[in-house]
Amino acid sequence: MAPPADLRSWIALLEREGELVRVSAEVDPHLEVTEIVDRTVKAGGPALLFDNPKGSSYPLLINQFGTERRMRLAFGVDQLDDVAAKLEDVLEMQPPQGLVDKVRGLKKLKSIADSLPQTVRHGPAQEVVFTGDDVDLGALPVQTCWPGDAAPFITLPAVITKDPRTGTRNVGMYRMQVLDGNTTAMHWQIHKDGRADYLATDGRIEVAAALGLDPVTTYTASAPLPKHIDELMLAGFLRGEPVQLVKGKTVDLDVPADAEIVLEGYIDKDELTAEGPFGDHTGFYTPAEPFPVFHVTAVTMRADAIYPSIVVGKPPAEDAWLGKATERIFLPAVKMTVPEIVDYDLPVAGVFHNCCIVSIRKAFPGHAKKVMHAIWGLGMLSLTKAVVVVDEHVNVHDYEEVFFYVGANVDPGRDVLITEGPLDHLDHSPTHQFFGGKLGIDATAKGPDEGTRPWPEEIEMSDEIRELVDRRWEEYGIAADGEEQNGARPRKRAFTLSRAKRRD
Ligand SMILES: Cc1cc2nc3c(=O)[nH]c(=O)nc-3n(C[C@H](O)[C@H](O)[C@H](O)COP(=O)(O)O)c2cc1C
Ligand SMILES: [Mn+2]
Repeated sequence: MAPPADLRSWIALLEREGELVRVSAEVDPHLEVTEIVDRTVKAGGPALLFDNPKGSSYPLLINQFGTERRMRLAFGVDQLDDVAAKLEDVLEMQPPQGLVDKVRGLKKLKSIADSLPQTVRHGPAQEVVFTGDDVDLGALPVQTCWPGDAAPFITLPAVITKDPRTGTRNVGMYRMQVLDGNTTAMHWQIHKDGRADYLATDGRIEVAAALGLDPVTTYTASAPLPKHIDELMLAGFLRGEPVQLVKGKTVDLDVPADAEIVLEGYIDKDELTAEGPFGDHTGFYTPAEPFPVFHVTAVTMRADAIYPSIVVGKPPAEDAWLGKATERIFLPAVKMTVPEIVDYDLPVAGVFHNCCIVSIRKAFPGHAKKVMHAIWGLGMLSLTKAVVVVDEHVNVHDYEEVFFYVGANVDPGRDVLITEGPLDHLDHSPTHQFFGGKLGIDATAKGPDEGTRPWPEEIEMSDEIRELVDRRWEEYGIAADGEEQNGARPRKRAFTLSRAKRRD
């Protein structure tokens, strides 16, 4: 099952799978949509297509990513780790041994070559073109998400720029506050590639924001790739089909040919505006801060365009699953740099930058602290505030199990590291924005080589007795519910990926 080719085939797939509800009642993009979606997301409910948003003739799609199942459908996989496996396969390419290996290697190379975007002459994204005075952002059903928001915000764009020095493309998801009919703010945070492109320009930088893409390409706009890697290449690789691009109408940028809507325009380096407040994914309002102004020179769209949106707020919100996808997909890349890492988990309640739980194959004294520093030095993970390190046998997705080892194995005087470093742009807790304290907790087992008393053995029943009780379970006449048959240990319930349940 290949990932859907564009937003329409994605909507059709969601409908076939019983994962989408059309809402025909008139609903207000001002706050009302948020309350409906927040309840739906938190209940694990369907994607919603609002056919009749108040004040707009364009339908609004939301909650397309709101469950793990929909993420799996988006990527066309049985579990998100399968996406990671595909990447790992390429990352770990070795010189081929023998013919079979060579053929396999060539296939992999071809899959990389096929991931480069393709330029085409025409695309549905440009069926309708508005330029100059005909540009009217007010026609779109842009949501005002939370009562304290400064204005409506475009929340699910793929923002395209080129590095003025190298010409390399970047695609990032950055919210855009609507200022008037043809300008928005551009929320390029300090650590992001889009901002680096903007800072590298002398005067003006061209920008295109694509709205309503196939779900994999939308996801890749949120993926923390190194700056020199084009997100559209990752999209092509993960889709198994190149992303098709057409030339912009008013900018020298290629834009996704299959987009529902594209906003083209430019940003002048010195023009800033007050952006925010905005009810953010941290669960708090981000106060107003200066950000660049995006002038829209053209709006191109499909004749019957659908406007995509997302609401962030107190977790879990829809973006939880975009973050979980990144956690899974980037594990092989993390392991390339720090091979002793077995697995990691970024708890949704930690809004991804507040906490990272990591399990390691511990090999020497101080190893856990080495891994903490590695995390604090690794791409966007460097912004992590607290790192918890556990041994390889601990399931990092099972927070109760992790808590057990944090309680049992940690002497705070010896195993807690407090240091400092860069923090997320949106973190309101540090005294100075962008920079502050870091917490590392070493919850691995220690031993005399780390200066402790001999470490005690953990309690485990013998395999022999477990098997005996498995065999005899029925005989005891103790009722078991459907999930917990044959005396298997009860499955723990936490916010975890389904793969986490495979243990035992
Ligand atoms: C729904 C959603 C909204 C986001 N909004 C912003 C934003 O307003 N500003 C920002 O800098 N990053 C935002 N992000 C995170 C970036 O998309 C992410 O860091 C991405 O890697 C940026 O691309 P870049 O690394 O090419 O800059 C958002 C992510 C999601 C999922
Ligand atoms: Mn990037």
